[in-house]
Amino acid sequence: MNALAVKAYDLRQDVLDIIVSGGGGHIGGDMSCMEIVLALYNRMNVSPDRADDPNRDRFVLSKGHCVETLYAVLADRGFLDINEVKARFSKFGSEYIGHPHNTLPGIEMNSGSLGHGLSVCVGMALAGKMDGRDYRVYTLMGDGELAEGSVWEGFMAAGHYRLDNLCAVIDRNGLQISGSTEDVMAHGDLAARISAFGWHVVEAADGNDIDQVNDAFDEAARVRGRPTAVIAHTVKGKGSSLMENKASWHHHLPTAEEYEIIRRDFARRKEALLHE
Ligand SMILES: Cc1ncc(C[n+]2csc(CCOP(=O)(O)OP(=O)(O)O)c2C)c(N)n1
Ligand SMILES: [Mg+2]
Repeated sequence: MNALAVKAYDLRQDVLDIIVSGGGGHIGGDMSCMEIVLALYNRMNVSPDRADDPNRDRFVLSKGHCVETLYAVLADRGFLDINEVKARFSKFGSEYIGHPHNTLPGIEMNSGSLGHGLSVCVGMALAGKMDGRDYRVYTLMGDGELAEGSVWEGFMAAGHYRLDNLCAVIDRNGLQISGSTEDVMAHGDLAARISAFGWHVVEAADGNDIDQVNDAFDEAARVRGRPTAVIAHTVKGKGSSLMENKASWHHHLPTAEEYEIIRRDFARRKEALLHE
């Protein structure tokens, strides 16, 4: 697990390079969900040679604006070529666009319009049950995304159908595009709200700790008769104090000077993990 924790910092650097090369991206949310996406792709039953296998596990990045993290992880798992992504991200005519696109290997669903991933995953999970397949379905949502009413229809339907093959992860970084989620659309007791829809809820107190995130997924896999939500308490902009917990870094493009500070912060954090 320490190797994955270290790798998260190498991939953060990839994300930074992708964004700077493409001239934009959603760096804050990319950083908060890195350990979640990395942990998932290191446990899901899916690989580039069987990306269309009907029995594969499915992942939908419902907070599609954080596609840069998905690209970095998909490249690390052999689905994409990281140099291609870095060279072509957001360039005119490129397939590496700023939101997930299902013509690329490993990407299940076009996303970016928030609020749709969970409902599509309910369909995938229900189809798995109906077809007698034992794959698992995961989606990752932002906490700001939960302001979309369609998300709560998804929670309701998944509870109704007792979809224990479905796991919804919430990147609970406390911020959305314009400020605190509690100011814009408060969640109150989020765990209680989701539980009320018939879900099992697990909280990862540090959603940027790869062990805690994996423990939450282990628990989700053991639950029978109910879907599981993992509320991962993360830090938006995780990895550099320049960005951490700052709403203004939602999609700020780092200047050359900021790039250097962030690059050095990532290298320092990686070094610290190597000596743990
Ligand atoms: C339906 C819809 N409305 C608005 C947007 C614009 N938008 C992009 S990111 C974002 C904020 C999302 O916040 P959150 O879900 O908390 O994501 P994170 O903090 O993980 O980046 C918004 C409003 C969108 N992509 N889709
Ligand atoms: Mg958020």
